[in-house]
Amino acid sequence: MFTRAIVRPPSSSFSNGLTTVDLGKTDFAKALTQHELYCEALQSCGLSLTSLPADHRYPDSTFVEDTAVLTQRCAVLTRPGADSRRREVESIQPLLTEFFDNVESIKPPGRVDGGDICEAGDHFFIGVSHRTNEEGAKQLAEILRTYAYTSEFVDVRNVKSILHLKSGIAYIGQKQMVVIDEIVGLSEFKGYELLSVKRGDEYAANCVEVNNRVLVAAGYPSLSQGLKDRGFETIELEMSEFQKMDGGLSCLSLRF
Ligand code: CIR
Repeated sequence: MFTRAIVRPPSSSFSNGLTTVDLGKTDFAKALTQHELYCEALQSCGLSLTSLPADHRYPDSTFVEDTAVLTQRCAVLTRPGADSRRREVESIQPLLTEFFDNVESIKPPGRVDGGDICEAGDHFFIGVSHRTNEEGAKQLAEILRTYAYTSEFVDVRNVKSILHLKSGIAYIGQKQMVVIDEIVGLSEFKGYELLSVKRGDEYAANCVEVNNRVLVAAGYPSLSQGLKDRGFETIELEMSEFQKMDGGLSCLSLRF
């Protein structure tokens, strides 16, 4: 069970963030409303929120997930892959020391974005992407090993439709995973019950299971129905403004 989450609202510089998609300019007021509804959804799943103040120096800083990897036994401060995001970790570090006894960190030349790390019980899938490099992935695997977690790498550098590993997969508990069609056949996911996301709906794969409910992006009825058929209650959230900046549901919080 998760009990807490860290969030940070988008700042007025949000539209200057990094993006690889061409979905138009962001509407700041709408982004704030979508973020508020996201926070309410987490609270309705039983989480108490710690909300950091918006930080206009870092346009992508609302995507707090990339700054840390949180587990039951330790927290790991990352070293984000994009230079413009590197210093976002500075305001996350004090919170981690407040909430965790064990705080580790990724060291240069390692680079890790939290969006590449998918926790599946005591096992972690570590995406090697254009943000998380092999050195960062190795450091994280070693840290996790010392806390008795297993891990394996999933190379997504050639998977064009996703920025991070978790843009294309989500662990929803009980050995079940949501996976985009393009990588559903990877041997790494053998042994899991897979709910495949059809081509064209890739954005929906970044859903978030919180205490047996699943937050899903609005507008993808086929995935929502698949989750309901598996016994999950779903909460559908409008994500248009974050999607314009390559962000999904998981990116907007650190849950623990
Ligand atoms: C970036 O490119 O870093 C942000 N615009 C989006 C980050 C999304 N984060 C995530 O998938 N974990």
